[in-house]
Amino acid sequence: MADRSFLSWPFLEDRHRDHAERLEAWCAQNLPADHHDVDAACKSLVAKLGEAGFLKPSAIDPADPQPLDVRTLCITRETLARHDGLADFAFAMQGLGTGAISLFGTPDQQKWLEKTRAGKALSAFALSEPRSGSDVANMEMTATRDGDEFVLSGEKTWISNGGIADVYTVFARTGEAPGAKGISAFVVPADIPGLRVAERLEVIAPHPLARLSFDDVQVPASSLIGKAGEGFKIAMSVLDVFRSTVGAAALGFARRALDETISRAGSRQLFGAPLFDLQMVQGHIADMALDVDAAALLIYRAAWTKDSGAPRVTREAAMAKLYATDKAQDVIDKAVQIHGGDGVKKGHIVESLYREIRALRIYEGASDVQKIVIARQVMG
Ligand code: COS
Repeated sequence: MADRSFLSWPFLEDRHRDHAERLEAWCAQNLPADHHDVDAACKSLVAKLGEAGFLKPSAIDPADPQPLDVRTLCITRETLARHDGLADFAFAMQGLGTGAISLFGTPDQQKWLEKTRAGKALSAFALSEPRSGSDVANMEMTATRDGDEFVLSGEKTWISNGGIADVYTVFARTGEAPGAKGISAFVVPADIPGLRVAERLEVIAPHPLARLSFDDVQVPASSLIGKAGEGFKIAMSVLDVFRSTVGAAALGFARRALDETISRAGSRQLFGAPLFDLQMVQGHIADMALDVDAAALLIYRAAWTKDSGAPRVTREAAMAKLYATDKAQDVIDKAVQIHGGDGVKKGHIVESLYREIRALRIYEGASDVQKIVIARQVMG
């Protein structure tokens, strides 16, 4: 059983502890999911999470708009990731995909949230492009105003939920100014003419992922999220909320790796005694536990700061994501080492954690980008 003493930290309230208990019980009953067909698994996970009410924190309630509660998002991702990486992914995309709509959408655009929060529609965040990943301000996709419409043209890639999403938040260059100040955000339904999946992308830990092509896609001007030219800031504001949650998912993976390691070290005999008797193994376990606790502190600090009303948590969220994802990689690597051959055996939980963690150090701002962000915030 994972260490859950963090739930009594002062960053959290009773409603967070209740949520964690209810979700833990649900996970024990429903996870891990069958990953044989990842598209089907994600759709089914979204439907089940929605039915159980666990997607509600992923977006604001249009009928009673309250700010997104980042601590609930983090607890949810941490808990789901500890049980099943795909369940975490399914939950996370419902939030990231609709984040701009939650934060800046019109009441009409927010009608999508009724569906995504109920698990009746899947969403996706379409920011990255073949020639613009870390350097968002360099994006090439265009949205050209034509009367009451915008015409979207270009490509997006590495789009999680690409191919199975019902709605995309799409960022494109509207040209008010060069660079970051000439980008806008749009709500685009997946079934719109001209939008197609150009390629499905396979990665080491399978998730629905695609390259999308926009061939003169005509969207009504009412699809614009926020103001024209503010798309870059909208994207960054969404990432300010969701970056801490990526750290939380990494924390869930790391906690699971630590749990598996403790159980392995207690049960596996080596040189006539349990593995745990070896001081070298104790040293690894101490490092793992320290990394897990330090990551948790940074994550819940960032989430609490945002929930307490800070307009920006750029520094805190970047630190939480950077530290938690990098350290989870170390923790999981040690878990693999302590598991020996089993640690690299296909289908073993530790082997799957080893594959799952890697992408978290890349998506929603690579570790290297987080360092740029932190340095700028600290120096600024
Ligand atoms: N919230 C609100 N506004 C923000 C912001 C934030 N978190 N971060 C930057 N901005 C604003 C800045 O204040 C600036 O506006 P002003 O000129 O009015 O002050 C504007 O946005 C441009 O910011 P900046 O000059 O920092 O832009 P850069 O192009 O240098 O940004 C980084 C560089 C690396 C920070 C940015 O491109 C980034 O985060 N990249 C990673 C993107 C990413 O996560 N990709 C993964 C996609 S999702 S899988």
